[in-house]
Amino acid sequence: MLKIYHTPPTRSVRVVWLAEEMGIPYEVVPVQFGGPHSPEFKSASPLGQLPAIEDGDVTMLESIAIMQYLLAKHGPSPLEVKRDEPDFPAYLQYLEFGEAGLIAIGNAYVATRLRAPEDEKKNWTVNYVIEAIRQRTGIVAARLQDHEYMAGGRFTAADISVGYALGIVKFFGLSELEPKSAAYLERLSSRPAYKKAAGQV
Ligand SMILES: N[C@@H](CCC(=O)N[C@@H](CS)C(=O)NCC(=O)O)C(=O)O
Repeated sequence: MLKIYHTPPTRSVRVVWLAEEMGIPYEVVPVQFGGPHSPEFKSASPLGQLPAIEDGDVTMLESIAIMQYLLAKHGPSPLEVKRDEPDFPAYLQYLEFGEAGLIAIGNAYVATRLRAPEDEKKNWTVNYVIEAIRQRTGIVAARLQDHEYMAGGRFTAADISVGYALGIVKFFGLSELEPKSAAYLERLSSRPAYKKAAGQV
């Protein structure tokens, strides 16, 4: 069975959320954030980062790639926008943007906040990251002015990608969410699959 190394609120939430939405059977292996880590987890995720999966002989890391793998393996699914749909390019863009554009840069903020010595917690880089994330949430806000979801006129994996990132922005108080983004996040986080993945039920 698909094994998901998962500890909320890390990015493994995206993978469990997708598995729940698609009805894919899986087993959760909890991981202590920051270690110590089991040899099995270290072999699936040499950097010690969440998420990682094991699926038969396959091991993978990177939350977006894992979502694409599960969609390809267990699809077709309405959670994907297909290449013959007009919003296919937008789907790809926001699927990747949720991680690469929006929240990857946030790791520097989280590491500084959790691990830096007291007198280095408010340095130039932290301010740079906060400003970068503020600008990037603006891209999502602009999309939401005339779209209910990121692509395809429906809830898709792109919303799992972006919605998870917005949740982290809110969790750490990284940027004020404008009303449509706040309502979008509310809409996504009221889904039973999200609640399960986030450990809320
Ligand atoms: N781009 C990766 C990022 C993975 C990542 O940074 N995971 C964080 C938790 S959300 C982590 O495990 N950090 C611990 C560390 O870097 O030591 C993904 O999307 O899966």
